[in-house]
Amino acid sequence: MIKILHLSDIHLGSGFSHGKINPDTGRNSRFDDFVHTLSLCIDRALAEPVDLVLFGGDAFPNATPAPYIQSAFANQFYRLVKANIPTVLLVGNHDQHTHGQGGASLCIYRTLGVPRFVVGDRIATHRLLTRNGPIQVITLPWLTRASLLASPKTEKLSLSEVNHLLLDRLEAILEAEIRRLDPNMPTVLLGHLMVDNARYGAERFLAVGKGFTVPLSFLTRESFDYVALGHVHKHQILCQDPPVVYPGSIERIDFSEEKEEKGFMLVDLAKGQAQLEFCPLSVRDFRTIKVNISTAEDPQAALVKAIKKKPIADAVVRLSYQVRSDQLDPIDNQALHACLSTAHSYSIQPEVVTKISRARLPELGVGSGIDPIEALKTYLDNREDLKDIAPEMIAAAEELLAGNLRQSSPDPQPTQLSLL
Ligand SMILES: [Mn+2]
Repeated sequence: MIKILHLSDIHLGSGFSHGKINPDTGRNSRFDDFVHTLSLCIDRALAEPVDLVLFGGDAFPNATPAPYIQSAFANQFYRLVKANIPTVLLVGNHDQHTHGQGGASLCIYRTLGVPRFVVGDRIATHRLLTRNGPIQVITLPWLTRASLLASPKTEKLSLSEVNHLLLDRLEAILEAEIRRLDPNMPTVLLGHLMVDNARYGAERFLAVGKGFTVPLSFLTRESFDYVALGHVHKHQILCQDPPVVYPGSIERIDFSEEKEEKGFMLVDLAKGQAQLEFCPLSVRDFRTIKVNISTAEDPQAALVKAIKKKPIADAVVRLSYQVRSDQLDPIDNQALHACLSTAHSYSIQPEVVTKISRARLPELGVGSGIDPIEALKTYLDNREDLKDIAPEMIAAAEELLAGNLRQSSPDPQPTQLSLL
């Protein structure tokens, strides 16, 4: 079995707005967090030790990170060089430079000829010899239109037609790589891409048509024993046979990842078999405190109570509260800062709510005679919040009116609905 550590989306140098300056180093505390978490991944690779490390792309927030950021990244990966562990660094969308192939921030590792390091900045198959035998890795970096389509014949095509063309092209290129594979050697596809049924954040399916997505069927090929992905920050396993896996980002980049568990994959691989283990990383918590105090009698007390309910020590916290403008004065911001002081960092976002004056319905003006059921329907048409029970309300009103008619005078006056 070949033991692989698969990590992705390091984004070293991101999320500084959620940190603070470390007075000892002058560096952002989130930078230190990210470096520490990356070091935990490398620690594990060395402790096992693994036979191969696969990085799924997005090393930095962009292709030109500051030297101290590049150097921190290099320091961690150099530990793998020293331990003789082969490593594949895939190029993600954040790593690419507009200068085309070879311009990515990770290409320096190829230029320097770092022993046993492979940079995946194009579609290619790499045969690597590990301590536990040979393995072949197809690298599939983030694809741009320019990388797949040489001629500008796409000018008059719609976005979906272009995507179709890109997929046709990709399918042909992948097919060519697959045909050249050694059928007896364990095979990994390492790709930085968006699979069309990937979920992210709050379990939303990504909107189709929002850029280039690859159908899962492109990846679930018999020749692949493991499909190692990068790009989506939420860990997920899209298919079991063969395993198609996003390990997710190693740290929370922003609040959209508040509820996501972070980690990396350990994979034991042989031809036709893969054993997976997701290894969680203990990373800094993000905590949203959202509270509506616009109806509270004591807004300050309500706010303090909401803060105290959540564990905020050492977390990145955002307090977001809804408040009436006349309640703003009594709010003691100093006291709020004191309450939040155990957090690693925090932001306070008050949102002033104004009483929304209910729109007048012109069809229901005073004095205009209208059938009560019609009036009710018009009213309900304007109340989105009552949509679910609208048919029942109408049925009930009809029954009431019918009952009224039976019990009151045989020739009733039209009922006037008074609308507030
Ligand atoms: Mn990406």
